[in-house]
Amino acid sequence: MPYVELRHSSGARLEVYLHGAHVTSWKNSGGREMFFVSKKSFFRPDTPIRGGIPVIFPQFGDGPLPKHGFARISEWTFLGAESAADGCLEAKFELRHSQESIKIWPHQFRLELVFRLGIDVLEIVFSVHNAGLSEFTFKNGLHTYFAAGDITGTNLEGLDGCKFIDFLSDPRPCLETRKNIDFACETDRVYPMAPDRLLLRHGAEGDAVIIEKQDMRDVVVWNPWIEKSMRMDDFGDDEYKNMVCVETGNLHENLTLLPGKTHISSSRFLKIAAGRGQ
Ligand code: TA6
Repeated sequence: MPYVELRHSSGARLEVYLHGAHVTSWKNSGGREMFFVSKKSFFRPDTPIRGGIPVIFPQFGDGPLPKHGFARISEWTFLGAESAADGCLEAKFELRHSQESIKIWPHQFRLELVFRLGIDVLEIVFSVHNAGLSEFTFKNGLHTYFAAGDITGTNLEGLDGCKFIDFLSDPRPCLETRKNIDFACETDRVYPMAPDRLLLRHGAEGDAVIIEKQDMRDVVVWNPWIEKSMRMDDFGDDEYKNMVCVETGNLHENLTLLPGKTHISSSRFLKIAAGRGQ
């Protein structure tokens, strides 16, 4: 399957498959792989790649469309790459409505993803354009699989005081009271209207990633843990130990887009040195 590789002068690397405009690798300037991709992932037209950054549109979760929408199993068009004034390398991909998409989702649209690769930073700008004559509603987001050396040493900071809905139990909103969310069991929950800056830390002295978002209201946190891992045929039974999904997007409630309008949102991941994530 064709993919694009961006090579930044700092040594940073990004790999994006045209299938789903799916990022499968982000290496920082020191060569560290920041994302997780399952060793058992399929790479085939009708299936999303398991790991990296699955692109969510126009549906999140289950519903009338393929789970998490059709964007991640569609063939995107690479529009080119260039150096930006701030020293980042930019690669642009688009997906437009088609006869196939119209059959299952009767709206004309144009999606654009711009990946901006810097020394220790990756920014993704997600544009949704309504190319039709009537409004439509959608959800969109980035289902990012961050690499974790050992999930038991990983924690996520910044959601304390937020409401969340636990997809695994009672749908009524709960209050997150933990300053640092750690992982010791299956975790699958949405934090609507979450703060725009989180810190994902791997171990007390481990590396950390600052996760920022703009006009992406919500955060979903997911780790399948062992039972669900064993039920996934494109995921190793013990791979839950090496990943955590911190998903950013408009995932909880639909957005409405008027004809001719464009919604732009973004996420930015900044790797910071070990120990600075205090
Ligand atoms: O984002 C969390 C979630 O909805 C989980 O419930 C789990 O199903 C995960 O997405 C992966 O979904 P996928 O369709 O990629 O297997």
